[in-house]
Amino acid sequence: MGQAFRKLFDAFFGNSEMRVVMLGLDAAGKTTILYKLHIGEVLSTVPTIGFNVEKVQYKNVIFTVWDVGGQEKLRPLWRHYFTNTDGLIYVVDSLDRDRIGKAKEEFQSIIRDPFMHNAVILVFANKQDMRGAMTPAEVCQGLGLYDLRNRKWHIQGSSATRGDGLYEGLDWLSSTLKEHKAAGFSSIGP
Ligand code: G3D
Ligand code: MG
Repeated sequence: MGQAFRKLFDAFFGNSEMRVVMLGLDAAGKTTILYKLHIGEVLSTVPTIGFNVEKVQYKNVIFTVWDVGGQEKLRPLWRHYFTNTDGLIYVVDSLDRDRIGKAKEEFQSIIRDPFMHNAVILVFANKQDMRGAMTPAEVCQGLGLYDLRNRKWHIQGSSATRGDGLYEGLDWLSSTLKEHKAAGFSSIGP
């Protein structure tokens, strides 16, 4: 997994810096994904109480990861991390039907952020290994993805613990980012 992923990145990304932000409610599987990719040391920084940011850099690609939900007053801090975001990865716990509404609310507010307007969106419908998990189509419906206009998005079923689907999702992300950049989209915020 780690090696295949490194090869993929080497093939798709040039030397220009790419910023990928991975978000989702707590327990969605973000930290598990980050470790599963084996792309470097995960650095945790806590710039302020209750806001834990994980960061990994692999060559020119910087991943920053944090939990969303129940922290509206910390939102002004997001700007710092959202600026220049090329790709958003949103991770959903497909087993958590009770919080799909909350996941949608957070997702919709993130993608409406002006700094996110040009970001391409990859959604992992995670925990597909579990019985009773929502299908990717159900997660898609739950987040309101079908209603998105003028955005590049993709949903991928995954099992972070098994490593299933991660490579496929990131394959889509890296090739789409490459096209997107070639088409001249700028990720600079207002
Ligand atoms: P977060 O970083 O988004 O908060 P974590 O989520 O990566 O910490 O994962 C939360 C819990 O879900 C962990 O279990 C983790 O092992 C589990 N998990 C993550 N991805 C999957 C998956 O695809 N399938 C299954 N079955 N479990 C998954 P613990 O028990 O350590 O809290
Ligand atoms: Mg985590």
